[in-house]
Amino acid sequence: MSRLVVVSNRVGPLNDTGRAGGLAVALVDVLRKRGGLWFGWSGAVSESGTFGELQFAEDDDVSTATIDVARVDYDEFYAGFANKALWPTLHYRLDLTDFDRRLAEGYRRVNERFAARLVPLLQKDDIIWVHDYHFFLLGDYLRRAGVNNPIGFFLHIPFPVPEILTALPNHQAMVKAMLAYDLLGFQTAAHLSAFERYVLEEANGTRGEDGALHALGRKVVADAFPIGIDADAFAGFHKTKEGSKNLSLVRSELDDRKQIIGVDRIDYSKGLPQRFMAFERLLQMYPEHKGEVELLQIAPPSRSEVRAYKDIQESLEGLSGRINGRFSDLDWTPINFMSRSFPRRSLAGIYRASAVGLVTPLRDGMNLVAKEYIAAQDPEDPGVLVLSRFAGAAEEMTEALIVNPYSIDELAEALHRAIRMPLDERQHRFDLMHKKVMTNTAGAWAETFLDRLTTLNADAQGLNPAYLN
Ligand code: GDG
Repeated sequence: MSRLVVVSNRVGPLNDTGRAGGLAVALVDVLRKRGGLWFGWSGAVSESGTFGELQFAEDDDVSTATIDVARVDYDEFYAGFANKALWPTLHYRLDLTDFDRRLAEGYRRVNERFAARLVPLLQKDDIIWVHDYHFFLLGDYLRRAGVNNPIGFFLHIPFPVPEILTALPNHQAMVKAMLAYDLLGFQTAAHLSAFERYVLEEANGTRGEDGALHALGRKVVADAFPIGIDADAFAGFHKTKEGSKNLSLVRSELDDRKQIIGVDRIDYSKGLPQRFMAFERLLQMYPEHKGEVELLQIAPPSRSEVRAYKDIQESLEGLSGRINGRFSDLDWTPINFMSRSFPRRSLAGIYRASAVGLVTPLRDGMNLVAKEYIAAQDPEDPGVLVLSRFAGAAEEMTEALIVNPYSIDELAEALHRAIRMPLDERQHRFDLMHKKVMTNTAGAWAETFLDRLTTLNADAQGLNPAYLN
């Protein structure tokens, strides 16, 4: 089997420290199975930046190779174009974009540098898998350097409809670079279809008989590969020391009350203010829930160097303070807003102790929390998932209470329904979702993607040759 080379912005720890995100854990799993190399940013900013020494680490058959970035790269590439232009555009928030050309140039430069540093590490039979919006251009730079290996790309966040994407000043160059990959993976059929529409309508492309897309002198195979979680681990975490400790702690704190749980990085795409307002509306519309229900929102800070992220943090502090001021009693505080993180095992215990999982992003590629919440439930007495129609997960998790996260009234009503839902209905919905979560795991997702890339390679039908144009 050929060696797998994974490229992603952050390179996760090779051992499950409990702190790693779901994606890092999934990638380590597949790397361990096949052996391979994981290449990306070290997380450090240094003077030598992308020109500095590579840092290597090894554990069994898996090695990591990371490089630093310079301050200017961090500002223009990471905090700049990736998180001030691409992230908001791809999440339909054109109002929050900064399309400064200096940032776009920084993004191009860092993609080119990462490709240049990766090339000497590559072997002839490697299969390369690049991840996410930080590296739309990287495959193109690999091709220009003469790399003929199969290269796949997976986009973890939404791909927007052409009417939105075309607001990005360099959209055509970006899509042309994406066509240098052999296989493009999207989270959902909807994101795939938005990409196909761009290629066919905006770039005047065609679809070949083999299903591949042809445009701008290139060819690519694109498909939906919905990501999953390490479901077995999540289902068992409540039995671990940390998991069971948190489960009993939360249960005893709650007493007879019911808990609604939200777990999200602080991000404007996650719909957090609307969620807080919906909980307030619930207490107004159905006063019987006062003293009976509480909302626990776990929200680790992220990207706080970007203004829009500071703003959302402040607005959440303001909102939770106001709602608590308005409704709290001596023995009950309605919203518990924690801007901190917990180890994965603890999270699983908290999910299991919660009667409702509230996942209401305004846009989300998939949303792993929705799946983790289901995997962590007790099948004898499962909680209810309330899920935004704009999360990629809604395409699969159709038995959740699907909501429009912009409608505060609809959200409040869904919460009321979830809290009052009888056991048999809860179990019925849970059983159907649970099957999907346990089957479409992170491991299965990675295997499916890599099998497809390998088959394309064997047929040599989908592959782009190295080119110089
Ligand atoms: C991107 C896409 C797509 C959260 N708080 C803590 C913690 N988390 C973990 C969760 C979950 C992960 O972080 C968050 O994943 P999401 O899928 O919800 O969202 P993004 O970070 O935006 O991820 C998304 C994903 O990529 C994968 O393709 O689903 O749509 O935006 O695993 O559990 N983990 C720990 N402590 C916390 O406090 N350890």
